[in-house]
Amino acid sequence: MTVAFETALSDFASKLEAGLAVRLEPAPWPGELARPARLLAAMRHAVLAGGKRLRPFLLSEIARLLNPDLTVEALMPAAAAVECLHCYSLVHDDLPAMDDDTLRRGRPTVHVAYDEATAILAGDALLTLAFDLLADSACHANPAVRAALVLDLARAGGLGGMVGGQMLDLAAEGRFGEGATPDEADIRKLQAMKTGALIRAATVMGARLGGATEDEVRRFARFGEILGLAFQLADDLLDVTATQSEMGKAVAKDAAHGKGTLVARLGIDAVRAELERLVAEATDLLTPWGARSETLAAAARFVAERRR
Ligand code: GRG
Repeated sequence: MTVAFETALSDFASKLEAGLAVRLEPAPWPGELARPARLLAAMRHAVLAGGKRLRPFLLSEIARLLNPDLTVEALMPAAAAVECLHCYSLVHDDLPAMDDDTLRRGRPTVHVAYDEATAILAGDALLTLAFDLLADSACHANPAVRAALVLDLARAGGLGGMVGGQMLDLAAEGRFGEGATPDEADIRKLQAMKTGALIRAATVMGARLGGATEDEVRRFARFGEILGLAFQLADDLLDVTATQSEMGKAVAKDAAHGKGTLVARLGIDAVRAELERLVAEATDLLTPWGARSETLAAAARFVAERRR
């Protein structure tokens, strides 16, 4: 990984962390009655101190590629919204009723650090906060852009996206009784929904915030789809090759849960070859921006080659 990319990602992560922290302070916002301390603490546990911040980084880089006058601070509401929705999904995914994980980002999961009811509510409140941030005029001056962002995130996060993908994943594990064993197409669809949809939403939202043309929105939608697929393939590879301390969460869970991954189905070498092809396709999509898109090209490589 290039030092320049790692520095750009970690600089962004620090700014995002600060942006998230100010949005999770005890003082209620207009229209709120009070912010219960235990719930707020659990939300802060879920959101602060950790995480690669990859999705909001992609949003910010794409917006700033298309409109270099934009600052990270100006993009903060939308970037924070995407991260809040991502963190909610992690909190709920870790619950005993879902993956039953005790370690996330190198720390106890929210239901372990607090309790199950608080973790459910912290996830719910992060999901709601995501849409609060997008609907607020601080997100973008144009209400039509804000409405488009809300729709992007809602469609990616819900029934036909991430939540639906999680449901298909649980079904594929045999949670709801015996079903047909998922084939490769089924696995690709559920992964595109569970993991890919939110990454695609982040890249599309970045394009919209950068004032993209319809053609550019489509180009960055495809860029996000490719990165989503690469991200999940890399995740499946890491599940069989990385250690718990590298990942800050449990590994080797896929086989234990009888999960049909593409690594199990196609083999490690075929998945590595597919990752190379995906990085090349993602890089090609950035051709119109030449050297200015180097960081985004490095992000595509990071996603495919990550060790965390
Ligand atoms: C429970 C509604 C609901 C959805 C769950 C997030 C998710 C959907 C499942 C998590 C299971 C999993 C390991 C998916 C693979 C992709 C993924 C979301 C990994 C975690 O994201 P990272 O690596 O995490 O970006 P950090 O900590 O860096 O933010």
